[in-house]
Amino acid sequence: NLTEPCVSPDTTADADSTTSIVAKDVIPTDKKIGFLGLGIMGIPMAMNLIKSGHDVTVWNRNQNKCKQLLSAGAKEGTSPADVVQQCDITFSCVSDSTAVRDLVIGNSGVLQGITSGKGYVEMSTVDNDTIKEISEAISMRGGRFLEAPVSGSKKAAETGQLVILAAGDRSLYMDGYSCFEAMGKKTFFLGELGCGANTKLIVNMLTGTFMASLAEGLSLAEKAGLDQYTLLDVLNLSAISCPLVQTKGSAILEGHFPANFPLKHQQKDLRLALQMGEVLEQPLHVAGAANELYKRTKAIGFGDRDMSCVYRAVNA
Ligand code: NA7
Repeated sequence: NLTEPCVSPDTTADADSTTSIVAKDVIPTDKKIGFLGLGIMGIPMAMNLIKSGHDVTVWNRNQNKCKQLLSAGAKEGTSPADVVQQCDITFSCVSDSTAVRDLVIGNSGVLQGITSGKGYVEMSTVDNDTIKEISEAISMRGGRFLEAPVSGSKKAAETGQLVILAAGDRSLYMDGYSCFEAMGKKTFFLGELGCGANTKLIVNMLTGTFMASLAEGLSLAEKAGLDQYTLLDVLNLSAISCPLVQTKGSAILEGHFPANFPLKHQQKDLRLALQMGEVLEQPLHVAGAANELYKRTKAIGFGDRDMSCVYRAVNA
């Protein structure tokens, strides 16, 4: 069994659902923990590490975003290298593969702080090649590497209900386990490096295509003169009822699109999943069509808004 038990109760609710917050009984590791990248996901993830008693040092490119965490008890590093030097295990959660590489191999980057036995955990959603490249660079310096992308967006990050998809160095997975407990409701250890990234891309490919499909259904209902709220009620009682239909469906009908999961990141994940399909010669017709819709939505200015804004392109 490659999965490990998590002390928090399991729930089927996803990122944006109204999950009840259950206090977790996490016993924090005494290792020093670093966290790089304080965006929509990184801030609440690092906050949950602090709240559960971990000794945390943070860094973000835009320093202003550190304030909230410093007030909560975090220390501040002066660069990614400085954080890695100060810490035993450093987590990173940044936007894309360019950011991941900048952080690791850039000036005052992670590599400059890695020494034998240090751990680096990449939680950003990127492609398999990027993961292998930074893993090799870190291993060459004697460091240990784990990928651990997450399923779930802002709400799940805030409530410590992420699903964590770890793969790579198992000793590092074990050493950092209390951190995963603090951030997630369930952590999977998926084995070989790349399995985490690939699993995450498939999950987000399905999320993206389903979201686009929901947007089309709601638009079609409007054109047909149907009541969209009634359609949503029907969907919520049907076999496809799920947190995504509940939360994103309501957001669409209320015209309220807070960026829980920025649309530009959803499009990035569809693009990466399509690249994966290309390499593996797996046709991905539906995902390909959905990707075009997200590209269009980004082009009309909704990249930084929530993924549910795909409705704007469908309903234009
Ligand atoms: P956000 O809210 O867009 O935050 C992105 C973070 O990445 C933020 O801390 C950025 O720093 C950082 N970033 C972006 N580019 C760079 C470079 N070049 N160097 C250093 N840091 C950088 O994303 P989310 O939190 O929603 O998502 C993070 C990941 O989880 C992503 O892979 C999703 O797909 C899943 P800034 O604040 O702009 O200085």
